[in-house]
Amino acid sequence: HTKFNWEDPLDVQSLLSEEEMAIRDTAHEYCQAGENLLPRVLEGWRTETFNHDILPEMGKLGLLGPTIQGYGCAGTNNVSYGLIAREIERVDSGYRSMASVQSSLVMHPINEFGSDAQKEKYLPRLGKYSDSKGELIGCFGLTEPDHGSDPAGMETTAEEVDGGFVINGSKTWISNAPVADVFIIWARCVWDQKVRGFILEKGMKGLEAPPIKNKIALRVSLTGSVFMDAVTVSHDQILPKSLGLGSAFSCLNSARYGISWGVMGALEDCIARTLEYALERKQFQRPIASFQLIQKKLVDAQTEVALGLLASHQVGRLKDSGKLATEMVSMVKRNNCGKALQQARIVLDILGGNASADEYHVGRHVANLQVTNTYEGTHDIHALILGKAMTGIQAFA
Ligand code: TGC
Ligand code: FAD
Repeated sequence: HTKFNWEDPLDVQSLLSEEEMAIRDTAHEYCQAGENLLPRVLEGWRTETFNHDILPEMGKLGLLGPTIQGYGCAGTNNVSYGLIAREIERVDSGYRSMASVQSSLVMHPINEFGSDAQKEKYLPRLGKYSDSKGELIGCFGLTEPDHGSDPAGMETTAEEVDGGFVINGSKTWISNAPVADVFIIWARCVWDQKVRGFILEKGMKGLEAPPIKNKIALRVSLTGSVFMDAVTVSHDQILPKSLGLGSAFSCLNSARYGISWGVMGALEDCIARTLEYALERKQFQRPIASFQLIQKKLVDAQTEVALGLLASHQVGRLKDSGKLATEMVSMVKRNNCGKALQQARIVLDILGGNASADEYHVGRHVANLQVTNTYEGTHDIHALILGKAMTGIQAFA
């Protein structure tokens, strides 16, 4: 007779290797213990400040670009990448955003579409954060003020000139942009109308990245606009193997997959905190955990965690064995983000008036989860991706 463990109801742990568990435990320890991630979150949230120590700390532990082979990166599998995202987002979706942009949206495209020289130049400094060459923060610019769900309409252009390219346009809602050293910018090339990626660097003439202030979510992660007014780059700055919007989407596949694990970590934190509260808080002379309505909320939420983690685990294994269909990523991204937002919002009620107090953490997760349900393709856009796969009919336009 096996004892039921409510924290891992369907024994996802039994599906992990020793190495995967060790990576998860390293990430968990960094995120929860000592003076690291959790103790910083409230101050970061209240003051909307980016903590420059965090990415280097993650880099030293091998948590950035972890699936990349070589260049000082850890070379883990995709299941481990998901486990890392889950541990970081257990603390805050904004910290996971910082890390997933760096790993999936900056290091991945350089590794996948970059030249050998670009890989040598950027990957060690984006990933390892431990040598004397310094450290780099990256951002990924796809979304534009007038083109979010429909990036194919992008207006940013790249024009070939003597010695390189001139880039004009603007991007908005770009994570890490105000502090970025390296900008992966997607632009339509005027010579063949195809979208390609370009690597821009902080300080280039005509490049500005002002912050978008006063966000009501993801406040520990900086978000900005990117304005490009005739930014001139050399031929060395195009990602030579990128071609078409599919190259940008391939980065999203990796990030969306990580988010599907991450949001389950955020929901797990909401459940753990509200369960503890329900056991301690008494009304009508009884712990509120003794009321059926409270128990149902907790059980519904934990059920979604168990199912969501199993689904992401399966997608990770298929990704690791080269059997991934990208629609699988849409399914787990959509399901897990939607369920996390819905269930976190429901367990928040358990806190009563304290739901409004930031030191109870759950309200912060709920605010963050609205963004995770929106970025990297909204809940409804992923429904349409899956609807197209089921019916053969595209319903976007
Ligand atoms: P469509 O005609 O369907 O496709 C254009 C080309 O792309 C290929 N493709 C993919 N390739 C790899 N992976 C995928 N998931 C792919 N999806 C499509 C496709 O095969 C085609 O290739 P080719 O060679 O035939 O040209 O494209 P569409 O223009 O109709 O797009 C439809 C739609 C809605 C699916 C797409 O535009 C979409 O996904 N929209 C959502 C936009 C989005 O996700 N933006 C994310 C911005 S980045 C971000 O939010 C970062 S937040 C990070 C953080 O802080 O954590
Ligand atoms: P819109 O596309 O205008 O959508 C508005 C609404 O209309 C949504 O509900 C959508 O589902 C719906 N809708 C749109 N089209 C259809 C349709 N055909 N059928 C039915 N419904 C439809 N982008 C980046 O490139 N890089 C980043 O690092 C990044 N970080 C972000 C960080 C934050 C904090 C936020 C909030 C966003 C970030 N984004 C980033 C942008 C994000 O990807 C977009 O906000 C998202 O893709 C949605 O685009 P939009 O905001 O323009 O909404």
